[in-house]
Amino acid sequence: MAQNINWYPGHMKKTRELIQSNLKMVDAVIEVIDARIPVSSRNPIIDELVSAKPRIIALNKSDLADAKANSLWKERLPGAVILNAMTGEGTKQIFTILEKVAAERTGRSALKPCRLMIVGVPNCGKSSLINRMTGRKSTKTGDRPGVTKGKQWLTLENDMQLLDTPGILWPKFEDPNVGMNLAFCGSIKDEILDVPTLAMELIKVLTVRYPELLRERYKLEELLGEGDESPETGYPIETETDAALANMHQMAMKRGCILPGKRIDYERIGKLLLDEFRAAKIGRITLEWPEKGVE
Ligand SMILES: Nc1nc2c(ncn2[C@@H]2O[C@H](COP(=O)(O)OP(=O)(O)OP(=O)(O)O)[C@@H](O)[C@H]2O)c(=O)[nH]1
Ligand SMILES: [Mg+2]
Repeated sequence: MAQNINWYPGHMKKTRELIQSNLKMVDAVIEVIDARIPVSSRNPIIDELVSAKPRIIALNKSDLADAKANSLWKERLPGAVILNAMTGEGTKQIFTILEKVAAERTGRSALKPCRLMIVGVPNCGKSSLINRMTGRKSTKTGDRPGVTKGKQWLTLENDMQLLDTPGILWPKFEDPNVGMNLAFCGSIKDEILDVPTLAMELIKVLTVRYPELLRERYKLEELLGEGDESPETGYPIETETDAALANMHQMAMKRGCILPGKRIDYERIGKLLLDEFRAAKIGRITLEWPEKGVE
């Protein structure tokens, strides 16, 4: 069973209000999503708030995602930009689209510098994109959610103005897998999660999608499945969860995550797996492919 993650701290409400109140001032919105989870990282609140404005969807962290999935997503979401905010790949395309948006403005606003708002779930790379666009380190970034706390306006050389916003989540995940995917990719604070359970769920997903990458990274002879003998109990594995646990056990043994008394250190192996997944050390992985559907 997927862990049911519900997290909507007070500052998320403030962020929603911040987006709402600044929306009328901007000409377009860049919605940054995580290329590894393009469905789960699209925020329904953002959809509802910004539907009336021109919107550019940027699939960021594309260097961490499966290259094949990136191409499929590009076909599926016409106009979306495949982005790597670390190298700047994709930013040129964003500027081209923005020039068109600026040129199409009419009335009084057409005389003012083009203004944009950058929105997205926590930790998806909004501030990194802004730093790329300004060409300097103008905003603080970090490999954890919740780095940007309030709004910040930045001006580009061409006078374009960008508004950085804190990451926003929504009050309830209809599908618990959405919460899990966001947690796998680092959009939800690990402090509020049960790390070993989260890692076990990630093993389940990777066993189906990327079994070879998982096996190779942790130098496992084979991934265990239902019917195989559990290394812990010696009995046949009966469920998917038991299989994931047995594989976690094998991984912990390979990485020396063992506590006194030869017990498995699930906390440590769990953290290690999540860190390695997030840094693409297991490989370039996309958890959501277009066939799953997206609006
Ligand atoms: N590999 C890779 N890492 C990225 C990319 N974009 C951002 N990062 C990293 O992801 C982490 C989060 O980036 P931020 O720019 O702080 O993300 P944010 O969306 O502003 O996060 P909050 O302000 O917390 O909502 C940082 O460690 C960045 O270095 C990318 O395209 N590829
Ligand atoms: Mg930020």
